[in-house]
Amino acid sequence: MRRPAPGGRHRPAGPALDARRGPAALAGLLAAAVALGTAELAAGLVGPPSSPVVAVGDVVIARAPGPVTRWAIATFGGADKTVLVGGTVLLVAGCAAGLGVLALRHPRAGAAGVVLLGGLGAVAALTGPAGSPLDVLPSLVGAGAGVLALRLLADPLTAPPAAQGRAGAGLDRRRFLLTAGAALVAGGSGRFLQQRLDVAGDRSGLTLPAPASPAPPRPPGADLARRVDGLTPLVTGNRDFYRIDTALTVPQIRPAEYRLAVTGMVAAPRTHTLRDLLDRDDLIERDATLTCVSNEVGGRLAGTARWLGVPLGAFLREHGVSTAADQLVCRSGDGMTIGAPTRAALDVGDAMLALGMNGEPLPVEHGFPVRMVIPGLYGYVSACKWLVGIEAATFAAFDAFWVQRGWAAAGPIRISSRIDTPAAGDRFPAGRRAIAGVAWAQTRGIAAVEVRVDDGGWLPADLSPEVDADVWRQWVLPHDFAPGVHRLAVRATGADGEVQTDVVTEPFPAGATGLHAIDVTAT
Ligand SMILES: Nc1nc2c(c(=O)[nH]1)N[C@H]1C(S)=C(S)[C@@H](COP(=O)(O)O)O[C@H]1N2
Ligand SMILES: [Mo]
Repeated sequence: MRRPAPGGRHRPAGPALDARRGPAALAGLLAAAVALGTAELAAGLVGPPSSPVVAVGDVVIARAPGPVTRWAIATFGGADKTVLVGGTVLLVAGCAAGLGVLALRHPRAGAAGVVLLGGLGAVAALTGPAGSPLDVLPSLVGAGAGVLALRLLADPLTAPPAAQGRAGAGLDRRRFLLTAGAALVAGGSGRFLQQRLDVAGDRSGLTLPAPASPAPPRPPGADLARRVDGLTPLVTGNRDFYRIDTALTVPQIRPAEYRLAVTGMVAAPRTHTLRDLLDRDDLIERDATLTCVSNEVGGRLAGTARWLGVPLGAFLREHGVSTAADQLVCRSGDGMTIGAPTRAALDVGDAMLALGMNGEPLPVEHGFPVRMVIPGLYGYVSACKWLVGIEAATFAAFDAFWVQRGWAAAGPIRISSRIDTPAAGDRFPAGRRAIAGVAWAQTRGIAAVEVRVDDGGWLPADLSPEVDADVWRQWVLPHDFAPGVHRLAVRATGADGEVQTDVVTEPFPAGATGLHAIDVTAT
């Protein structure tokens, strides 16, 4: 490579090139905006997953190596999807600005670049988990509009100097503004059109039946959060419930079109409508705490809700699931697979096909209209959302999505405890204050929680009354803090006698272990 001369690089195209670079990059950006806006418009007709940004994002999610996905979940948590979409758009913007500059000297190459980007979107949409040939349309239409916009904006920049004079230094303000406006209108109406596929209206129009077996009443004073500031509430509101899934666009399944197919190694395969499930006379309602395997020690990827649904064991037995089928491959409306152990699905009391969450139909992000809930197993091996298929199979014959990425095929939830208040790094006046948090060991229950302050012994905390072995328990320990920095640690003991280990392991591949410990300062 030749190094540029101190006085500036050689410019065979003349001194005006530098001045035209900015407008050319802007032309590229606007052309991309037109392309993406038009593609959103077309996706409004074809369906949101066919949007090139979504399609490319879906391919990234499906093909990203395990460590990358784990890093993204650990770093961004529930914001992972926003980061992915934002990153994709930034990447496209960077390419587009470059293509605009390229188009100055090589208009054809600039256009070819736009077509190439559109082609990538089309391939992504076609090969996506639920891709159909029609899904290539938004990318192709978008690319066409992008090429036109690039010509419209970049051509005046490449015109001979005489013509440029007329256009006013190449940057035709009116053209730029009109193009930007067109991109906004196209994108906006695309988004508007896409909303017509939302099932939020169908969801709010759905009335849940009363359960044949209601949840046992919660003991009086069950929620200690009413008395202790900063403590996690016993029941998590639907809006506050953590969300983890691979769905860049939330699957929109209309109640009237919903079908659940039970297939594979069963004596009586059958397909059920939502009505079939709602009209059953054996619906149960139970409180249970759901937990994600990606939860770090002290993390917040756990929540408790009152679930309403079809008892899973009874439902499966009606289909005569073969005893040789040790895995239930659960399929989601977006093609995602979750492999649940048949034993647990049949035998864990309170396992269900959930239809309701905290007195409402399942929120769309949490699996509307039907998801699985099996207490005691991490969500990635039990809690399939937007559930449309249950195939009785074997673990030997099939690896579900996360297992293909190295996660353990069996995912029993590890006993865990967390300090909610004070928070790590908090400063507060010396003297008496509460240390409090939650602990869980679903299906077994929590028997005790102990807290250690600095190098002292383990002090027993008070527990909230047990609601159900599947529900976390809150714990509180009032403590007299002397001035200074203190290290707090917590450990739980299960009703089965297991004491939470202090051995530290990462969430991957089978769930984190180790004790939650934090430093705080009393002043
Ligand atoms: N269809 C589908 N179901 C899914 C997932 C998913 O990615 N897709 N993620 C699972 C994981 S890893 C967890 S922890 C739970 C989370 O459920 P929530 O988002 O309702 O809290 O859903 C499970 N069900
Ligand atoms: Mo998870």
